[in-house]
Amino acid sequence: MSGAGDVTGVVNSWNEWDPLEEVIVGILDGAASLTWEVAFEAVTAVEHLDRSRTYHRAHAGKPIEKLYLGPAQRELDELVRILKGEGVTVRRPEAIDHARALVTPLWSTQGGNCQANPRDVLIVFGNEILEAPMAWRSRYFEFLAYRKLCKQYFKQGAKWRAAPKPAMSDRSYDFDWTRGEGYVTTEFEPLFDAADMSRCGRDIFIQRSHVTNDFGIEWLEAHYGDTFNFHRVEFDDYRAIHIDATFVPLRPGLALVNPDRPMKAWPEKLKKTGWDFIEAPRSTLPESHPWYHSFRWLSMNMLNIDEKRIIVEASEEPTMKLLRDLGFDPIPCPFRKNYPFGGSFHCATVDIRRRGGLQSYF
Ligand code: ABU
Repeated sequence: MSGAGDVTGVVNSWNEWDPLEEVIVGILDGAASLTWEVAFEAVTAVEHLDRSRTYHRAHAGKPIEKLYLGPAQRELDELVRILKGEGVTVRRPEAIDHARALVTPLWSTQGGNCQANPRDVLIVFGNEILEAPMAWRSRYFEFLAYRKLCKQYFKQGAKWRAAPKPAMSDRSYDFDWTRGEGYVTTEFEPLFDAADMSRCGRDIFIQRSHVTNDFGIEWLEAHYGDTFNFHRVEFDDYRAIHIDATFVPLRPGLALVNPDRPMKAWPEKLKKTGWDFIEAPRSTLPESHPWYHSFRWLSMNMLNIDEKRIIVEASEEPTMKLLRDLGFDPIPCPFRKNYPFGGSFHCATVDIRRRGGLQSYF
């Protein structure tokens, strides 16, 4: 892995805020309705459990209807237009038809998911791309859509590694898990989604969640611990999945935190820091909105183009006002029609190259 002085490679990213030069943006082609599985149930808002279970049991593995794809696609096109206009090179994964059953020797599902959220699958540590093992059976093969790009980056000098592919047998899940007490994933094998990490140079904050277990964190420490300090964090969030709508570093010395998801125990490093941890404003998504309980905090799921420019959902005026007050230049982009695919701008992208090197910020 390259160090502080080597910042010229085709793949180079150490934090969430250095000037963005190249990014992968997800696609909606090939998306299918998720199969109802216990790891999906664990992150479903309790208010939506019955409706969601019924819907997914009826639609699992079916292609997402064009009716929903069209408006979401227009938003995604606008995101790409904005990124290119800001001088960022945009790369796209290959489409996979997710409307096909997945079958392995140990389990099967009625279909896959989608390619909308590269952030969950890939993470860049300096000049290395790492494929996460993931933790949902329906997401097992998502990595395939990025292989063409990974091979190209590798041929151009990047490092490329895949974490051990999990078996995802029944031993990886606690089918008797109690909502609000612990996690649905066991410690049988390493599991993590890449989006459970926030990168701040030498310090990486990693959430224990329903998709990231302690064995996964141990695997990351064993392979990257010489370069990075991994700080395991937990939040008061019974649906914990992915850190990027919960603890969001925006620039050196400043992170947004989620007022509904307090950190359970602050790592020593964070206690002693001079950083500001500012509570994110509540979303403008009305409480009566059918998605409110699932998606309201995607308002925090933003993408930095650099330490000033940041892409924000166009309806989130309170968030934009706070950012302006803090000295940022928010760039509004409509994106709510993409929320049913599971994420907003941070999820929908993965930064491949940011101009800058490895530093300590704490
Ligand atoms: N990566 C999506 C996270 C969504 C949420 O925590 O609400």
